[in-house]
Amino acid sequence: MKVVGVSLFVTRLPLVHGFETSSHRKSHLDHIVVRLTDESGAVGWGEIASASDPFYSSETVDTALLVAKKYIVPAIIGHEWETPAELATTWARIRGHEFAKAGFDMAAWSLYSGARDEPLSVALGGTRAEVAAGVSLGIESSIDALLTEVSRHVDAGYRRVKLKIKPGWDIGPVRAVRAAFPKQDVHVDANGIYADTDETTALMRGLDEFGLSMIEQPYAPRNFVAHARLQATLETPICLDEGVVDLDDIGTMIALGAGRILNIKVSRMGGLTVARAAHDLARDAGIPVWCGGMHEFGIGRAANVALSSLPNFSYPSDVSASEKYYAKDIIDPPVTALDGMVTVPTGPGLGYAVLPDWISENTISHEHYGV
Ligand code: OSB
Ligand code: MG
Repeated sequence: MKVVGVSLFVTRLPLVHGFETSSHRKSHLDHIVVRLTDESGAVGWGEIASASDPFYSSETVDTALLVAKKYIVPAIIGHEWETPAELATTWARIRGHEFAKAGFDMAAWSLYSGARDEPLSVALGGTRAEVAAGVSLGIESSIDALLTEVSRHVDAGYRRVKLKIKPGWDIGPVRAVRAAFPKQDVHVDANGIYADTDETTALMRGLDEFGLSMIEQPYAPRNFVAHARLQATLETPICLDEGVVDLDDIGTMIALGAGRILNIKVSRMGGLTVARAAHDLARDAGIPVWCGGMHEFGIGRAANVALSSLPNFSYPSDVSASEKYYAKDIIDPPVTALDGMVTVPTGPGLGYAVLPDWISENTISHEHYGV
């Protein structure tokens, strides 16, 4: 296979409900849609789901675009490859910039599985016909507003509810949600905001009584030691997200006991090729995984669904229905969750039709390279 043309569309979609984490609030998202064309005219789609601001990771839409056009596009155009892993060797010497790489890796997998006439999930080695969906709920203006959101999503059948927490919005909302939904699978995500202090240790130990399925990334991404120290005093498993950006980080997490569960994000880890390797590594070490999200549009969401069909994705993934975030997605049909389960598509490639006209209508800037 040979990529002869690359299009990059910076596309903006409004969120149906504003989303606030421990670092900031968003009302719309700009993601970069990647379209690769091979010499036969076949098309592969990917999505660079980087945030606009460097508050989750150091990448932004602007840095991803820069790295894509200056380094990745010139490396892949005209390069012969048979598997996505082979194409990924062309950008392996670029340090970091996982979100940018992920968009191209996803598009390569979309082309590859399409050419083999098999679903992306099957090409990846997936074994599930449907995957369990969890939902991620942002910080709200009041506990009542949060309870309304939780109740809506519990009623919709979501298998797990994740609550964003930050200092001052932690024990209170968790206690209220637990009281109202005693049996619901609930977990919390701090996005690395807590300081490594005795006060935080006491607070996290206080969370033990609520039977949460995990506490996601309480401390800063690179602080494996603090996570290991905390995990040793907690019953609740710690799950790492931002802290794990490559396979070596998984080795560090395991060696130090810095967590018992891993959130694998296609974007954060540089694509489906690395995400699948992360799945295998975690499986061999007995670490259960789930697939995290970056509020992906339909293309990235389809990749997340396919990845979640691998056997060691044993906790519900952040693969909520498109409608949780977008009034109209860029794929058809949109991703739907029936009773908290998303059906893994059985058609070739991504398994959803991409809507080029809707992408164009919502595109802020477009660049094309090659033929
Ligand atoms: O930490 O998992 C996170 C969204 C943007 C950035 C970071 C995170 C999230 C989410 C939403 O929690 C997950 C989703 O896409 O549904
Ligand atoms: Mg997270």
